[in-house]
Amino acid sequence: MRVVYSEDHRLHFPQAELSGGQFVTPFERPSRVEYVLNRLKERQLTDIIAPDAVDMEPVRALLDPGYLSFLETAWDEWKKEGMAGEIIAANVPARGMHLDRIPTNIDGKVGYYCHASETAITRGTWAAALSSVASAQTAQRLVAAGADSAFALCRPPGHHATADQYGGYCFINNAAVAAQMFRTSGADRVAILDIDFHHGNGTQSLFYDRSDVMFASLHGAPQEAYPYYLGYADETGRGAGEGTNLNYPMPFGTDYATWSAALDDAIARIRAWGAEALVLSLGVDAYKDDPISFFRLDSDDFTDAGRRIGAMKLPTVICMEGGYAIEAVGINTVNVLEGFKGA
Ligand code: OKP
Ligand code: ZN
Repeated sequence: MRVVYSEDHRLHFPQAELSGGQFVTPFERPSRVEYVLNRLKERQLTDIIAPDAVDMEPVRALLDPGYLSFLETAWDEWKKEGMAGEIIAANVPARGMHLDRIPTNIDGKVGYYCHASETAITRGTWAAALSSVASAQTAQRLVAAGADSAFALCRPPGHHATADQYGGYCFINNAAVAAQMFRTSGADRVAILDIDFHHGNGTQSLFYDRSDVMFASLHGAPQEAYPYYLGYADETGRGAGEGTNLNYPMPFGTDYATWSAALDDAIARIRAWGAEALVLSLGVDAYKDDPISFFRLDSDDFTDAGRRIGAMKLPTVICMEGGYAIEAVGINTVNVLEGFKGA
């Protein structure tokens, strides 16, 4: 399986994440990619290429233009305003306030375009986010041209990013852009399967009204887990999209028996629906030792999950999302790829 990866991910390296009332070194850090690369090499998976230049057309087709220009200029505006540190949202439009009047002040704009304040923007965030979506795009083009599958080692991740909000370490929804490109390259029905521990609220919201893209997500129940305000089982889609959104929220301590039953159900629903292409949002934070998650998957379980997903035999773009148990991120990610290939 070809791997697409850009060194430019390193341009996004915030010094701080707001966690538990303190600023800590972000869980989502550049070394995550190094662990995946090292493990790929250990397993002789060395077909690794850099992405082509980003194509903004499918990005613009999906995302809000004001949001994109905000991301592009936020750092300069923040510095111009004399802010000393990284961009952290301190204010958000909340219940009872205007949700559709965009402030001109950068501090106000940051809150408007953000749904979670743990995520900092730095000087290189925009460039890194573009390089991440470029990897997803190059992987999609390889698959559209006939490869069975390709792995986009995206960083920063994307599945929490909506049409006009960043948060949860995500800025541009890489998986959603890949799915949109599958639509353009000829697939009538595209499924996005999200096995990251966290609900893919951004991906869900981007396709909630659409009947041509199915979204299925296995995740920690929103009552107990970020992103907290979306991801319930009764969110099934809206209008034309009714029936094409599948959420599998699961409680603290969920083991592989329960998790894989949900995976099998999602796979069966995607098959029955008639998906012609698949985008896998691959987070490996369902791992038992993940520092910010609460499922109990073991490393071997990721191989088995990869096998089940590979058995769908769909043209597949795999996009890296989360996973924070640093050394295990490489092993678990590559286990999914090897299971997928072996299926
Ligand atoms: C991104 B992805 C740590 C809380 C972290 C944000 C989690 C974002 C996860 N104190 N909250 O889905 O892996
Ligand atoms: Zn996650």
